[in-house]
Amino acid sequence: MGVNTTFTMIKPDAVSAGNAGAIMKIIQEAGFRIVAMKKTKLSSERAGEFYEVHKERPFYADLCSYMSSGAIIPMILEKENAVEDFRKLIGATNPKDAAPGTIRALFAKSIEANAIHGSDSDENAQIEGNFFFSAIERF
Ligand code: IDP
Ligand code: MG
Repeated sequence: MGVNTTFTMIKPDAVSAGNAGAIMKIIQEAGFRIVAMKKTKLSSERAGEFYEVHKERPFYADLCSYMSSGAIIPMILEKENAVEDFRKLIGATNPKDAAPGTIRALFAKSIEANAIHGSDSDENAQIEGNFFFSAIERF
């Protein structure tokens, strides 16, 4: 497995609770390099675009309003086997099922307000990174 990239964002619940610094420390100590990062906010429309694949799901409207309710911190991350290792680091979608020590076990408030996003494939990591960052924002 060579070095590859994944995409993450610290979600509004974790940013507003003041947990962004602690989460970034865990990410860096796990060996991920931050290639791009910013603090920003999504409109409900743009949140809907990001989560387009879930548009038929019953939680879609709530998800769009939650994801646009406050600041987020999107990041592009680099590491060997980044996508899979990052999904392990964040834990299961529902914090009740997240393994002890994972970011969601430590910081998520609920299945919806679950602290952090992680791409589920190399292809989606590219699409999601491009959603937030241009080429000149990556170092
Ligand atoms: P993932 O973030 O672990 O990949 P997905 O199934 O892709 O999980 O769902 C995207 C996001 O939608 C979740 O991170 C969570 O914020 C929200 N979500 C997922 N399932 C539910 C649910 O059953 N109720 C409310 N929100 C949900
Ligand atoms: Mg997902």
